[in-house]
Amino acid sequence: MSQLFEKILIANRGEIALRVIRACSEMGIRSVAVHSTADADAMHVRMADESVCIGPATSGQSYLSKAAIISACEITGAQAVHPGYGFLSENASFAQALEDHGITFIGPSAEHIRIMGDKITAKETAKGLGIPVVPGSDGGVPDFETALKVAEQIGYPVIIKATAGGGGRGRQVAKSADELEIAFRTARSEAKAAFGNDEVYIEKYLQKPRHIEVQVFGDGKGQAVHLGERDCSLQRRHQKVFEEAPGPCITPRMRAEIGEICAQAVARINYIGAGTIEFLYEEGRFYFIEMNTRLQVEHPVTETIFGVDLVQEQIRVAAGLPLSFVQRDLEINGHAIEVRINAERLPNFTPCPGKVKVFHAPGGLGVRMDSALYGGYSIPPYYDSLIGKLIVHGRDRPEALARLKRALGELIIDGVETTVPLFHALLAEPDIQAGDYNIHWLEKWLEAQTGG
Ligand code: MV4
Repeated sequence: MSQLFEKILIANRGEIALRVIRACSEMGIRSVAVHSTADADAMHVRMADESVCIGPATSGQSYLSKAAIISACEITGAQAVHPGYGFLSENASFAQALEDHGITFIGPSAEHIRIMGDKITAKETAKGLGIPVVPGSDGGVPDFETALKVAEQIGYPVIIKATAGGGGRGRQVAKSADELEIAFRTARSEAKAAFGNDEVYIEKYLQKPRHIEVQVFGDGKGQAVHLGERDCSLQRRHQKVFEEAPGPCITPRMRAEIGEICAQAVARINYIGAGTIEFLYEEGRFYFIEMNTRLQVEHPVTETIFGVDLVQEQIRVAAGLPLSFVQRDLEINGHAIEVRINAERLPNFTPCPGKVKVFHAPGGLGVRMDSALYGGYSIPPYYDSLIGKLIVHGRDRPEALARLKRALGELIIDGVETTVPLFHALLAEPDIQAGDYNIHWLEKWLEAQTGG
């Protein structure tokens, strides 16, 4: 097929549903919102051309219900589904089920989702495609004796990770052989409890890396490009809070080098759509950790510096059209920063749903606010606490920082507590102003603020 879709169903809610509806609207495609009973008054329902209630408030019975979403496609005649991020966006059997019903999944193939969803297969695949990986075991480590052998080979400190991993569970660091046995057994039992799978693998532990991720895009026909990197090192409990592009420590030469490796890798597997290859970056070297086969929350910083609409490109390639650009068309313009605004009470980041009395989004040159809030809206307690993303653009990093401070000052959200005060405080920090931070910076800083 090389004609665009007439109608797309968006299997998501909140700001990302609006993001996809906007792309559809500009492309002349009708949009269908789906919603739970708790979201009947949500902005995505208002903004879409049509909407379907797919179930009760609980995500498992609505936004995660494959049957309900496929039924909604059949009722409305939607030819394709955009999954957004989270929910069913990296669910291989959902992508397969849509295909079986003759509906296009706007994303990679079920097979690519499956390969990258398993940490060991993902790492083996990456390595085989020439992507640099962290030194470690070849696949799963069956017993402590093998663990000891691998650790002696790669040297301490080592990290033991769950194959089925995610979040903080099933991950243990051992600084010496003495610590390895306890670390190995703990990682195994945590993995078993958290994921029902006790398989673990071992890697060299990188002590002060940055989290750098490369945006890639494939057309599914052997063509692919990269759109540089994002530095997402500022995280709390594996939740990103502040992201920027380009990475403050990445030179044009390093970007071209790792970017070309990533683009070639995804071209070779005929990858289709948006993907993110995540690396730990330390002392000038990149080490693959995982690949995300979805559009990410922080995609707007990349869109901003490259001037492209990644969601429109996802839709184009899903319809069998080529990307609207080739690698040499892609040039970086300035610097972009995103902050994630959550309905949470500081200092503990306690979710704080409730009624928004007043909402005023900042504006002006170089300011983008992606949010589904409106004055009078009640944030339901059932979903995640992200209520908006503020993205700023400057000709350089200092200008982006100044614009972020100005825009945060204009933003008004009355009625619920938010993470906005955190960003005012971060902007006053010399390390943040200098771009001098790593994956541990934020947690250490937060500890120092609250006195532990
Ligand atoms: C690591 C690491 C250090 N060395 N792997 C944490 C989540 C997972 N997706 C990867 N993680 C890490 N893997 C090696 N070999 C440190 C982390 C890590 C981390 C990575 C990215 C962003 C924030 C982090 C916070 C703590 C630990």
